[in-house]
Amino acid sequence: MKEPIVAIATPFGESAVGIVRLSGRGVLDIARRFFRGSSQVKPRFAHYGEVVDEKGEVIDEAILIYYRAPRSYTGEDMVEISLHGNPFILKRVVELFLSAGCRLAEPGEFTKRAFLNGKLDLAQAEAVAELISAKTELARRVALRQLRGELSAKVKALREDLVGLCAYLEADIEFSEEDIPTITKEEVLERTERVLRGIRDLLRTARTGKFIREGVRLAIVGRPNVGKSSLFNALLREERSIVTEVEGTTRDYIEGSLNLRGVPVLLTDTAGIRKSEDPVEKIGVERSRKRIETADVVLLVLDGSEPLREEDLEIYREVRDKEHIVVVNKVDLGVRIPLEIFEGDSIIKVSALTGYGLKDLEEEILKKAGVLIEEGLNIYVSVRHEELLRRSEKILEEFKDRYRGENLSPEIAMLDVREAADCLGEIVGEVTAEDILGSIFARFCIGK
Ligand SMILES: Nc1nc2c(ncn2[C@@H]2O[C@H](COP(=O)(O)OP(=O)(O)OP(=O)(O)O)[C@@H](O)[C@H]2O)c(=O)[nH]1
Ligand SMILES: [Mg+2]
Repeated sequence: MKEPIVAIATPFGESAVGIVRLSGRGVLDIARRFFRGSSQVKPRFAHYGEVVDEKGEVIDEAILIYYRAPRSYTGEDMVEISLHGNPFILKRVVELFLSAGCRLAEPGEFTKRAFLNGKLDLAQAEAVAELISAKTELARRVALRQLRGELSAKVKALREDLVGLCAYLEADIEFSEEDIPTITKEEVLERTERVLRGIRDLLRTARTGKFIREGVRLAIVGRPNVGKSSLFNALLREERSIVTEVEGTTRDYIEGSLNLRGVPVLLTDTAGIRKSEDPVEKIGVERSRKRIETADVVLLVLDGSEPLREEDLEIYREVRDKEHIVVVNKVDLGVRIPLEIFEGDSIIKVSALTGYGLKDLEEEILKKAGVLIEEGLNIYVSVRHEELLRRSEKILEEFKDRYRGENLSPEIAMLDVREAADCLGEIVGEVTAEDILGSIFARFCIGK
């Protein structure tokens, strides 16, 4: 067990209850020096008592729960003390434990210890943070599934397949003289392809996985007065951005967030783009352009009730190469713009005033972003996982080509497969050559 650490586990501020958490060597003894209550502390039972300082003065009434290693979150001895949720009380209690030999925990240290002690693998440990910060129901569900090990199980199974393949290749090297089951070239390719399919299945979820965790960045752009702010408000269902008939109403960008079928969407209303001599407006226009660059999807808003202007087309040229939707607004006043110009683009007719077309627009936003939501699909990989999966995919693809074409020695083949397996191992945080060895023994019963 490691050195004892302590931290406040609840948010800063006044609340009904606040919790101080300890983990590591000797934490029960440390806690009991300042806890007056029942003489016996039974693991996993709630004990009522009071926390007292060095001089015996009562600081607060409290409930103490002791978790004996390894049956705790971190896998170490742990103590959780629930107090009244006053930051002064909690701070005071933490200071007592610091004076008694605890160290203040680093961010995420409890979970890090849980990982190091084998309570959680790396993907699960990541899910803890994601579960806490989940902004939508879907994000919560995805994080929980990952915490429960569903992603890990898939990744581990794929990794096992590769490790098994390695074992065969290794056996080819070490025991090529002996009578041991070996594997044909076709089988090696077959198995590799199977793993590749599994990797690609996971990669399919990467884009959505990133959006679920970070949100889709959506920029609403267009020339002045086409109704960008009106649309922004309509999508948010809130009068957030100022709307007037004056051109150039919005000077700076304004942000808001939306939940579209469980995917957070970060909307930005921007200043109408036009040539301006006004120094303030010029900066606003510059910022609008920056927002176009960083957006995942751009909504180009047009005033459908007026003929198209050169300014509209100029902005269109700026957004054309990005994922974009042409939003023809003010259709309650009739449509006067020629839509043929935007052939091949997604065109959605809306009225920010009446709400017409907003549902279609929302669906189109998800479609343009490339969001994949399927019934029963609950595993969505993160950016870190994606990187490792892509690396693994690339190695295996190259390996397949080389293995099929050239006469690769099993030594070289094994290096490739092992490297690909290691990438997968990094996802769950278990990468050791020891595994491969273990797998050989398990399969071939060497030394029997
Ligand atoms: N009839 C009708 N009027 C609309 C609609 N959407 C916006 N308007 C009106 O158009 C005018 C401009 O709307 P805004 O939302 O301020 O336009 P904007 O694009 O944000 O303008 P700037 O901030 O100046 O760039 C306002 O008078 C709105 O009431 C719509 O769908 N139908
Ligand atoms: Mg505006």
